[in-house]
Amino acid sequence: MDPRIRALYSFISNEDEISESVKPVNKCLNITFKSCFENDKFVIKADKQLEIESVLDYLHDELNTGHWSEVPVSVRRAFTAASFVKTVILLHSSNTPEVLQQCLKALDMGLLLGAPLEINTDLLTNCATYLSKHVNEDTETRVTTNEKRKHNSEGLEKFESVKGVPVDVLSCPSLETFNKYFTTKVPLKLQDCVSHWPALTTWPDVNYLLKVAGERTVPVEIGSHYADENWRQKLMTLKDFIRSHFLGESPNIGYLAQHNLFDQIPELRKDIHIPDYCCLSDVEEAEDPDINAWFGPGGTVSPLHHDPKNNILVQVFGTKHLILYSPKDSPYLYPHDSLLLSNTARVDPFQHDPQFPDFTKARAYKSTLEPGDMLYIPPKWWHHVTALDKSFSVSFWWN
Ligand SMILES: O=C(O)CCC(=O)C(=O)O
Repeated sequence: MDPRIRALYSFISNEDEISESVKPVNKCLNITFKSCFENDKFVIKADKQLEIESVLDYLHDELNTGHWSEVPVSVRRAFTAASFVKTVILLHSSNTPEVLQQCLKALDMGLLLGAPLEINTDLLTNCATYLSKHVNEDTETRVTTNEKRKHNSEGLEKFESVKGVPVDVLSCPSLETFNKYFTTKVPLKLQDCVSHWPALTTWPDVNYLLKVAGERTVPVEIGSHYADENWRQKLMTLKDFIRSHFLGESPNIGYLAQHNLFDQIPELRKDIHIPDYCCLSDVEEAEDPDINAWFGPGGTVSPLHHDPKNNILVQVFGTKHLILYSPKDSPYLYPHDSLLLSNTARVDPFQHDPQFPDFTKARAYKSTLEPGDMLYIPPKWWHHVTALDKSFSVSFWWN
């Protein structure tokens, strides 16, 4: 047997690891995989494609049953393995640009919904990086964006109408100076700390993003903001997101928000660096920061909410307005009752609603982020974020 194929096969053959509920799936995967061999040669017959689709459909239903956090890791690993098998089967059918796109889609679905396998944890990531180069070379992706960035004057007026104190600003402070804000948990805007990031020069050209990752599937939030009842999430290629939402043809706001784009697409990870300030920690054994992308057109809104970790939000391009409140002011912000939205306020900092009379007691802190700025947001600090124009930010959450 071809040693590469044997290696692939070993990814899904560890029966001991598989929980009872997934055993039939694993068996099905094994049969699919084994039946692809004839005299030790890898042979794909047309029906294999159907077989693997039915395995993926079954697993997809399992993934969508109950709360995401309770989905067994074995189901997610089986989804990863099945996505890989589908890619192999597709590649054996042909290598036209359309098939390569289907392969990338299968790999991204595996990356977004699956879990890393125990051996060769980067299997799907590496396959996708490899195929992505070929797909993007073959596809016409150039888009012209001559548009000069326009600031949204209505947004500016709204922001200025909120009374508040400006967040302190320092230019590239020493670790020692930053530590004073870190230990007292006070927000701080930091300037001139990321001028060495390649992202600052490459990402504002949307053609760069299209070339590197245009065919990759990403999750996009559709709707005015995540607490809105019409809000939903959709998977689409980065190219479709850029064409229909970022470049403004779609009437619906689309926001590629809070997504770990950099584990999925390491080609973009090399354009950014973890800020040195993240080496300070509140715990003994700190883990690497969670890195998320926030990429969208002007007008995206993240409603007033708080997160459990320290955060450094870096602005790569575009301008964002932030309004912050201390955790001490939580009672004046009327958090939602439901568990799912308990970190989200019912007040809108731009509107004084008589339903929330104590909101006038809350003290707002304000900050504007321009390209190259970053904001330290301490854990549990409430923040409301509006993009004034096309914008890309990267957040680093850590303990
Ligand atoms: O930039 C945004 O829209 C929101 C960012 C945010 O909420 C965060 O980094 O925690």
